[in-house]
Amino acid sequence: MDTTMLAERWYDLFSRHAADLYPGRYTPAFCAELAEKAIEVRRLAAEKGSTIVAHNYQYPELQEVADFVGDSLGLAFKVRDAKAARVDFSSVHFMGATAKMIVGDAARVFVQGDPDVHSCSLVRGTDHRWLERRKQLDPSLVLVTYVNSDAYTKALSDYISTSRNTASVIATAAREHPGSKILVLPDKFLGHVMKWQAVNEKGVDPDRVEVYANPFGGYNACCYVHEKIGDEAPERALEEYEDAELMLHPECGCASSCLYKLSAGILPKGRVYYLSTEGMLERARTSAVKRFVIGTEKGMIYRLRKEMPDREFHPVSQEAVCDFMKQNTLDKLLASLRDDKYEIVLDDAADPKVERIENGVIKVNRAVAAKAKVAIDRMLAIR
Ligand code: CIZ
Repeated sequence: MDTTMLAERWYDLFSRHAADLYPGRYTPAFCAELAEKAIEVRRLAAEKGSTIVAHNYQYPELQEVADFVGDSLGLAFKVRDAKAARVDFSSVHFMGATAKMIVGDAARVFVQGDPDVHSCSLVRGTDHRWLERRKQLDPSLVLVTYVNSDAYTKALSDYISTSRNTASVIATAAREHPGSKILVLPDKFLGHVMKWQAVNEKGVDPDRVEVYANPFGGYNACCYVHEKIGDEAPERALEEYEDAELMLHPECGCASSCLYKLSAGILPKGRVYYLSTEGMLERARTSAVKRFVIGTEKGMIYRLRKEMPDREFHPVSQEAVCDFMKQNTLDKLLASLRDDKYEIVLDDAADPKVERIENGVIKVNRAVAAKAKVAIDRMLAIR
């Protein structure tokens, strides 16, 4: 496809599916600029043998230019199975680092910038010292850690999990470690939803599951975007769209109150679902309902609308935008491919606790990555 055709196609697609999400962004002139850069991105990707992957929360142009779009678990599987010489990530840093831990030295993995900038409030909200202390006090404690975590936290963990599989991972951990307590971290909202599911749907003893909360008065981690989707959001959405289903991400701030309202019959059963981003796609494809209100980062709405143009998808909040995810741009992807920056490398001498950028290279401690991989592999074996 030439630049003009691609620019017209993108202008049409983005006007239909993303105009309300990013008001004023997708003008014909901007789409022409994006198309030109995208063609160069694809040329360089072919030249360098790169597979480009983008998370569901990325801008539409980054989703369009990618070979694969998905959630962190789906992208991890794609990277493992693609056997590409190189992978370029449009996502937050921890997703690229997780992929690097999976592929090791078999593939070069590139992200678009500094781990501290392409970060995540969950990563920043996890307290290494507190976790180490808990492990010291109770060496049999089993850590089930959400993928939104840094390499060192993953290395301290027994299992990694994602929003798609945390309840199953808790159930597996309970079965494989009889008598041990299971600590679910770091997201307090997701932790409570997943504990509820593990207990009520998988028969796990509630007394064995603890959700991460720092009793020393430290910060209780959560996603700053989902946290803002508060207690009043479900009722508001269901009132505004009377025939819609509400799909909420388990990281949402309304998670616990919503569980109570559902069990008390205050919210109607069969209209409210807790789902990961891939779970949302699956539910929308199979539901008899044609209209959905979506409680997650707005990037997801573009993918839903594009894949199911016969259905309606509305964001629960136009404010649901992750500044960390939105650090990624086509310009940065192009620069990364052109100048071979910023590569994630495994390094014996790197600081075990902090993933740092030095001279355009992001160093992850090799021994830490190897320990983290054990926990990641336990999760991958569960699916
Ligand atoms: O697992 C992921 O990719 C995240 C962060 C959310 C989701 O539900 O896909």
